[in-house]
Amino acid sequence: MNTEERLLNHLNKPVRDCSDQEIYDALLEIVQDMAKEREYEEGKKKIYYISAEFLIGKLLSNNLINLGIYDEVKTILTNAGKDICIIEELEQEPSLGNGGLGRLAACFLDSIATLGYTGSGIGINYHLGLFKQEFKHKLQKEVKNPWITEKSWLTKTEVCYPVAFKDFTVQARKYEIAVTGYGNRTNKLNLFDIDSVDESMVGEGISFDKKDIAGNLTLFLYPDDSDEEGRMLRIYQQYFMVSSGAQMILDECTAKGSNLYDLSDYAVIQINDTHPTMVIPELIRLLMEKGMNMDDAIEVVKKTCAYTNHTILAEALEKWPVHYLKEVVPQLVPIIEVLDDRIRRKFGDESAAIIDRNDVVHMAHIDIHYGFSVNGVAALHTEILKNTELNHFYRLYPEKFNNKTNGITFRRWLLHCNPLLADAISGLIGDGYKKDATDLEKLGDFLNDEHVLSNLLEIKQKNKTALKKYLEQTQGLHIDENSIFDIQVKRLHEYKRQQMNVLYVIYKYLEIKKGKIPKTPITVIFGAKAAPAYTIAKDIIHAILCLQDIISADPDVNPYLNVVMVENYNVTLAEKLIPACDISEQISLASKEASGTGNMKFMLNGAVTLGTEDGANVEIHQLVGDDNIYIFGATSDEVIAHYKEGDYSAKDYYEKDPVIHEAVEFLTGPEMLAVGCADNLNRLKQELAGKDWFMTLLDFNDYREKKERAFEDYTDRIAWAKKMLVNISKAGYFSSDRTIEEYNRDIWKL
Ligand code: 26Q
Repeated sequence: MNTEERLLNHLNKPVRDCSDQEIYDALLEIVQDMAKEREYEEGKKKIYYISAEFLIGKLLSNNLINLGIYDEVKTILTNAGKDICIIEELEQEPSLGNGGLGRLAACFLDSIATLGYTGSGIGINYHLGLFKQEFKHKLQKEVKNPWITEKSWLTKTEVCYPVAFKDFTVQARKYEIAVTGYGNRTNKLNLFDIDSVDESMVGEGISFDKKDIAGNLTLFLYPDDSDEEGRMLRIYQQYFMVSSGAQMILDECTAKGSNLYDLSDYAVIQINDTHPTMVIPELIRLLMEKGMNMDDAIEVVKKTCAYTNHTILAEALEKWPVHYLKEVVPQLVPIIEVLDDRIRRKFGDESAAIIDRNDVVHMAHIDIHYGFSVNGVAALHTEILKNTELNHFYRLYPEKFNNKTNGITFRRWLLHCNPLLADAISGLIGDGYKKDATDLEKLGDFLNDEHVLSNLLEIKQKNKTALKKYLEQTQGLHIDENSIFDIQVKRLHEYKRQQMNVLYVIYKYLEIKKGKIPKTPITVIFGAKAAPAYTIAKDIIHAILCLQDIISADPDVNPYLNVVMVENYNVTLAEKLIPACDISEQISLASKEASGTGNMKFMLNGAVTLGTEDGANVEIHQLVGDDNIYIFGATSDEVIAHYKEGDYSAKDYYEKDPVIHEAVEFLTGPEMLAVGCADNLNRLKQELAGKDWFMTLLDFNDYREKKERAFEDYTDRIAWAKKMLVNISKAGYFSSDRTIEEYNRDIWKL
């Protein structure tokens, strides 16, 4: 049956007479059927990617592309007077992740299936996911974000596992989402849930009864661990995920013939940060329950589990007080105690211990001692882990440490989100790059081809106009498509330094007020959610929204400079923003951003990076060379030395540098106070002028200069187009296909 026949079969009437919803529902079913046809026999060994987050984004067009029927469907719909883009909009975006770590997991599933490997994701089916962001009175408000509709990509199964907590047991039920590889097999994302979850318990905003575990277990994805009960709930969720996941893994391996002593021939478990770390003691417990002795169980698990670290921020490393674990999962505590005891006996060293003197369990230490691999997510990050943060462990186990620089799936982040560019590339170098991204290097042959360069600029212009329309229609925001689009979209965190971009906007505003008019108008676009309890992050959002207001009302300035903050930044918005971007802001304090993956998406779509030597920016810089990136700021060595010496003083910069002083003062000046809230603005100013833990003021002047240079260079359109082309041609390295091949070569060995 061809696609048109399948569609008519499902619709029972001509496409022309169907509503968009009917067409969406039919396409969903067709995709599910086709995906099922590609569930081939499994190989002996399987990768289980276990993660508290899978930020998969909308699936319809991604699946149509991967199944190879996108163009056909589009033509059929167009011929019937329908618009595939409108139909795509009907899908709710599953918000099953916070940001980079969750999106990485989704890209990895795409690449694992595309490369033909057998692999499953294991996670949680959060009913309301991460909160939805709304702006009220220029402040972030969190509201619930229900995404599961009547017809969705979730398939309910009858596979259930008991998960026992201290005082009660729940039945975990497995749901599945098909993961279609590009022109290859279908794998599965397994999301566990319980039937008793009660969405009606959610009150104002995202508040709910935190004591009713059976009712709330899979209700929300937690954005932070701000309050005690919230933290307790996270342990419940984590254990729920790892216990059901571990039972599933043992079932599947036994069914394939494993005697469990040879588990590592059948399964490799990649632990995505410490959130699933309890899978290690849980597997040991389950193996012992099946009759294995503890020594053997530990050895089996050690050969099966591998750990990925995504952060060096001390506050993000998970540490759970033993009494929390005793409250939720007492059955794991004696196991963790034995694991700790063995380490203490072996190394006799407090700093390597699992349970510290204060009776707190260091989750990462379990992974490092009882897994066989520890990897960082970009070259610089792995070096910092080895030399600084985890140096101690690196000296114990040098052979376990390895780097796997992150990647992104080009199917979503080029073919789907930027079809104009994808088609233009195919016209120049053929379709090979869709399977082998290093083919993009061939674009280097066109660096002096004015026709190709102008076409690149035209495509960018079309994407900018499309974004302008989209933001008008969906958010009521107005932007000038003839301005430079300077974009910073990512979670709000002080280390990512949105506040530095804010200070630049203030500086530029004041310059324009003084009569210094930019050659090309500039639109600075922000998008970011802040964790609900992260006060300063929310203050930064407030400052951005105040500036947006002030400038949009000021006719002296707004022909040349505008600021907008998009509401509820998510995968869907990223897909519209990234293809339209000219300048990609990647301005974290060097050493703090483990990798970043937005930086890769922007580069692939022809944006030029303005960034620090941090995370994967370092590798981008090496690939594109000095002329095709704007690098500024202190190096990670310098930053680490400042922290060590404690010699950075924000106050000095604030007091001695007149440009910095003026910009920081503006935060609490009359213009801002006229539209904003004094408490929020004062707090932000105090933070910057007094503490500035992430050294914004240290890098500010260099940032300002490099940003000015980028704006200047932008005016030579052909020279700029060359920079764009170099960035696209060098982006192949950042395909998650490359990353997954490396995971497989060095860790999984499927
Ligand atoms: C921990 C404890 C309690 C509550 C929440 C959390 C929590 C939740 C999410 C801690 C961390 C996260 C997410 C981290 C994350 O997204 N890290 C990013 O991972 C990307 C993929 O490797 C990197 O590119 C980014 O640099 C890194 O910040």
